[in-house]
Amino acid sequence: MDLRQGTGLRKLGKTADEFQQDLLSNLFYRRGTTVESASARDAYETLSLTVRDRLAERRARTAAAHYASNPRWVYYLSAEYLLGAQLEQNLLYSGTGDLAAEAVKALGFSLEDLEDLDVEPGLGNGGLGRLAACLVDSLATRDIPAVGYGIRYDLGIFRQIITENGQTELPDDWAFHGNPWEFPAPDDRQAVGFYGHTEPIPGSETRKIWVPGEIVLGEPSHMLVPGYGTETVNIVRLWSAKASEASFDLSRFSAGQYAEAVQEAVRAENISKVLYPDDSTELGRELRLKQQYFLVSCSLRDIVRRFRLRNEGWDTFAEKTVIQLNDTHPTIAIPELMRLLVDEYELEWDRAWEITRKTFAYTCHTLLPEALETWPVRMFEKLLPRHLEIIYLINMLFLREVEARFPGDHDRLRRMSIIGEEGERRVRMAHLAVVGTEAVNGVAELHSKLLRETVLDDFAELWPAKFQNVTNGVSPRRFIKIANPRLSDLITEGLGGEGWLRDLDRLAELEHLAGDASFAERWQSIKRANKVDLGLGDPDSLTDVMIKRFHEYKRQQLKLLHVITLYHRIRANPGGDWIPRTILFAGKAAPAYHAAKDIIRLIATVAARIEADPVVSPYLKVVFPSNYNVTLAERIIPAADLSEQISLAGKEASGTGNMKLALNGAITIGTLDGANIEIRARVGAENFFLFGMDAYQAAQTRINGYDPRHFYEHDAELRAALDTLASGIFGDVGHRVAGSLLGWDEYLTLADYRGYIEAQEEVERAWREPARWTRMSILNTAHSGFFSADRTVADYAARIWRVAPVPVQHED
Ligand code: Z16
Repeated sequence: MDLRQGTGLRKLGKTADEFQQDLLSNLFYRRGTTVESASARDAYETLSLTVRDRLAERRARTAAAHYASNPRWVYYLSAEYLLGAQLEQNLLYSGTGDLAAEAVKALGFSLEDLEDLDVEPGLGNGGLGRLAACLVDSLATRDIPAVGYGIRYDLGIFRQIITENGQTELPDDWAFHGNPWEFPAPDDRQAVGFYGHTEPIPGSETRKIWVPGEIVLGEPSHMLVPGYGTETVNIVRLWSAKASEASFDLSRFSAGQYAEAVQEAVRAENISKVLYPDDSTELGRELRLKQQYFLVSCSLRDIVRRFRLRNEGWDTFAEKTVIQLNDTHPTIAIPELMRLLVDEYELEWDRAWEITRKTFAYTCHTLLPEALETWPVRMFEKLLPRHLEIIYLINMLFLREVEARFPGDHDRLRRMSIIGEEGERRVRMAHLAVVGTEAVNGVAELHSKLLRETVLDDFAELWPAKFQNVTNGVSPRRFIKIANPRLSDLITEGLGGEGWLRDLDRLAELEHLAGDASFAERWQSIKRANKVDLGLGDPDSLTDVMIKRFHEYKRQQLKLLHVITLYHRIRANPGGDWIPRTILFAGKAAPAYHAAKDIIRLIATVAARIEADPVVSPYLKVVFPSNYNVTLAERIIPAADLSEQISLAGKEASGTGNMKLALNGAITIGTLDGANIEIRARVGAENFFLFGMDAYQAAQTRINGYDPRHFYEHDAELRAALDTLASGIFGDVGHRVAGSLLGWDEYLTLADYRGYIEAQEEVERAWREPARWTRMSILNTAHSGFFSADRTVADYAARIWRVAPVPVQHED
């Protein structure tokens, strides 16, 4: 099949000459400039377009293959995507890296120069957003027909600057220079209603008319998501809010009231203005709810439109469609689909409910009660009056079902209701998500188990078969091949080919090389070279990294107590045989999360103090690079020796940085939390530094009454560390952090202190035996193949989606 047939389009060439011709043509006709006057940015934009053209052709073939087979589709609904930089990935996935390097040389630039201009779209906060990006990558790699839906925030996750005063935040206008990777599709625009009231329809009990008080337009654009080593190119479709023409008040403008004239338009467009910089904790703001409904309403209409292109009626909708809800953020999709089916398409309630339940699946990413979203009923009523009515009806029918199963159990009804009645009445989005879906999954074995046993126990009792586990995974292309080219080359050489990039279990064959001295030596020198590239500390020091969002449950403060302890030990014995360490922290805190920002500030202050100390600084260096994002992660991870995964057990749903680091040969020091457990089971207990309470012990400790003062009083070293923090040399912030550790610390930090320090001593013993360490490092990589997002997608496909791949033909 040649899609260009009859269009007069020529095939894009595969030779260096042809690539060069296309680049020059794009420079001239699309960028409107010439070789003589091309700036670096001209070259970057032009190269991006030239690479994109190669993928666009594959995209067209993919769409044609999908159209022809009318397959079952996966629609991934996510408020966040952290896609990472696009140029290098798209060069790799289109196989044009070498052609491109040669062609841009002729313009007087190197590929690296141009990659520096490639800004990552920071449309997410952390793990959840990056997971969405890894999953869409693997969906395409596995040839699964899929679309990712999201919001095109004008401003992504804030740009962070670290100084001794802690974190400051600046807006991230990521598309300031334009975004060459994006295709606008204004024809697929949708209208979204908000506010207003509902009116009964005479003669109908369930149908209503919703008369919205405000209409905002959603305009989509999409980014291409190529599969690796296959022809498929899927898309991520992102919605931008746009005011309708009518919202501009021309008469006010003419009267000189300029601000008032655009007021309504500004209000409308604010919906997609900024990503909420909030990770894991609930943010109860009306604008956030508006964003969620905006995403859902636009996406569902688009999904229905696409279904109707190929199908008639509703009988096959749930067969052809599965919609995955990424956390509760898009859960209003459940009442919204009900509204579309019942009010607009006039289906019977029961039939609509059957379709809806079969269509959706829900992934939960947390165990923190404060992270399970709830919305005040009165806010819902004002913003989405029809949806609230539908939720009430869903809830009534649901509670009837519970009552039938557990007659007279009123406390159970209260616990399970979609409406929380304690204090201000609130809509519990997680309950709605469980009730309105066919499958619910957690993101690591422990997490899924704890969901069933704690947060969602009543629901698991009612519907045991609904609950699944799908352990998270990461993209081996981005986080090994692109991030760590040296190691990738060595692996490819060791395994005799690049097949591992699509079948990561093959890394296990590295086991045979772990005992090969020359292989081990090359392994070690690659780690060293990656540290030199990172440029943040002595490449011969133990590079100890803690890179993740700042949150008290993750316990950066425990790591800080370790830093202070090392500081004291070195000061007490300056001539000791100390192992030089570079401790690297990176990550952002939600701007309103003061306790987390205190910890950042304290780390920055302690880092400066150590730097200025001539006794300690030869052995200990604490660095805190600003603005942790995907691009920076790709530089840090390959250089890490030690991976800090020290959350209180039972709090981290999965973690995915832990997987990226293990895959790059860092050894984990960690608790039995999230996916750490599965990492340890695979890499082997002897290749993992374990410490701390498990989730049950932690729960028990809290029940028995956690007494931080007990640990303070019985551990002289811990006492010294806390006293130093509180002494005033680090100012108020030291005082506050020490006070909170000794006060009502939810995360039981002091209880795990001694175990952690001992595990760090074990780290040092291993480090003193370089051959042992290197072997541990190789075995971590060798046995982490399970953590490929390709496996995660295969698990979703088998357990939840029941979808099959649709191969796309090669170009002939
Ligand atoms: C998020 O990034 C996560 C959970 C959540 O409820 C909200 C956000 Cl924005 C994280 C989890 O904290 C992390 O453990 C997990 O690995 C990640 O989601 C992907 O599942």
